[in-house]
Amino acid sequence: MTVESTAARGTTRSSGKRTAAKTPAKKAPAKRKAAQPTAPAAPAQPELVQLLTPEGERVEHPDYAIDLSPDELRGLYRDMVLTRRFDAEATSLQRQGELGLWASLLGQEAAQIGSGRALRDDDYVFPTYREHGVAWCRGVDPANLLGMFRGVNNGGWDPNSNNFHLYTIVIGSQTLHATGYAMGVSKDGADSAVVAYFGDGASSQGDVAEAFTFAAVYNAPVVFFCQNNQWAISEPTEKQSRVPIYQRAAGYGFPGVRVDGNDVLAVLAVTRAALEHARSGQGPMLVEAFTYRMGAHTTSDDPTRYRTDGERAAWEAKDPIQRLRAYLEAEGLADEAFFAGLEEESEELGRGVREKIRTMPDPDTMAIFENAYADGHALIDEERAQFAEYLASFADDPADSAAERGN
Ligand SMILES: Cc1ncc(C[n+]2csc(CCOP(=O)(O)OP(=O)(O)O)c2C)c(N)n1
Ligand SMILES: [Mg+2]
Repeated sequence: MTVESTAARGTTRSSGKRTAAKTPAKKAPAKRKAAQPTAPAAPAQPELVQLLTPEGERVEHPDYAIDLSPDELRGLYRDMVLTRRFDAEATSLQRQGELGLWASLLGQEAAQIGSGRALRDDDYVFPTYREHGVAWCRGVDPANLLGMFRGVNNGGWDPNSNNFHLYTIVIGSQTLHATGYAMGVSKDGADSAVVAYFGDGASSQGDVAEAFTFAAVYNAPVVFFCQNNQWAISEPTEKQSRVPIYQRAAGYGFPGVRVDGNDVLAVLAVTRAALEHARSGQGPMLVEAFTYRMGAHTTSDDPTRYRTDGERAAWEAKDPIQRLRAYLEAEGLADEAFFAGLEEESEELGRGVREKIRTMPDPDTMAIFENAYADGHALIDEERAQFAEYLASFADDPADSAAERGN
């Protein structure tokens, strides 16, 4: 959605001086243009960095170049296909009652694989709850992503094993964690960088504004990577900002750039540049990946209630996987055997995840009381005892069992 369209569709209000008694009940009140400030007219796609068109044609950008080998290009394609397959499996598992909830990344594969593959091992990532593609790039076992959604653990992986922090549901809060971590990185004198993922909706959070301020004044080596997927549940991006999100960076004193989030090559090139900017001591940078959430917000959501089929169809034509496939085929960089092999690998991945999730052990019910305090706490002790007593109340009572058997 453009800023222009937002301004044009500004909410209307009834005119100021209304005298209710004199106005015929059925007459609609006169309407006037909204009193909201009108955003400056902006082109539909201001400064969108693109290296691969939706039709799969390679184009150049003056500031962002990329030169990848056929192997690397096929690798990006493979990453996106496998991530999409894993995501589809997780959605099915939720529908079959194996998960309590799932937040699909469908449509955002290029934004996540492009940025994830730009990272170095020693960089550190702070994700939201939707970064399954980035987790894949960091080497987190996909099945481990499902534990929290199945309700059998509170995270599922050791953040320090892959420099990939736990999923964060509290919108925007991870941008502060990332900024603090990045400030630590520069105090240590390390040349690694930190990436904070967040959404268009999160950009309205106070936490994000604070993170931007601290990162700017402390020159922290952090890349703020905003996946603008056009929606924050049922709220459109136009309700989050009067200017394109990437332009907000200017007010904090660091650069911002908008990249075609469905173009894996452009995302890779832009994120590499942003990471280099951070590593070389130039401070934070904001990347806005302009993309689309093709599925529901989560499996609890029904997007047909707030958006049109036409909108979805328009974005389907910009599918990140199809466009890279079109390029690979047109340039003769991948043959049928490659695509068929990948299809098999995808099915194998799906099967493996399904098997693992079904055999994932349930946690010890009392474990919830562990790790709250390092040295114990009277209140926790009390609650633990109460809960143990409650659980014990389910133990078979010999008298009840006899009654149920009817003897
Ligand atoms: C602090 C806080 N407020 C509200 C919510 C409820 N909530 C969960 S997801 C979401 C929308 C987030 O939208 P966006 O940042 O665009 O990310 P997306 O889900 O589109 O990836 C909201 C409001 C929350 N989890 N945390
Ligand atoms: Mg969003």
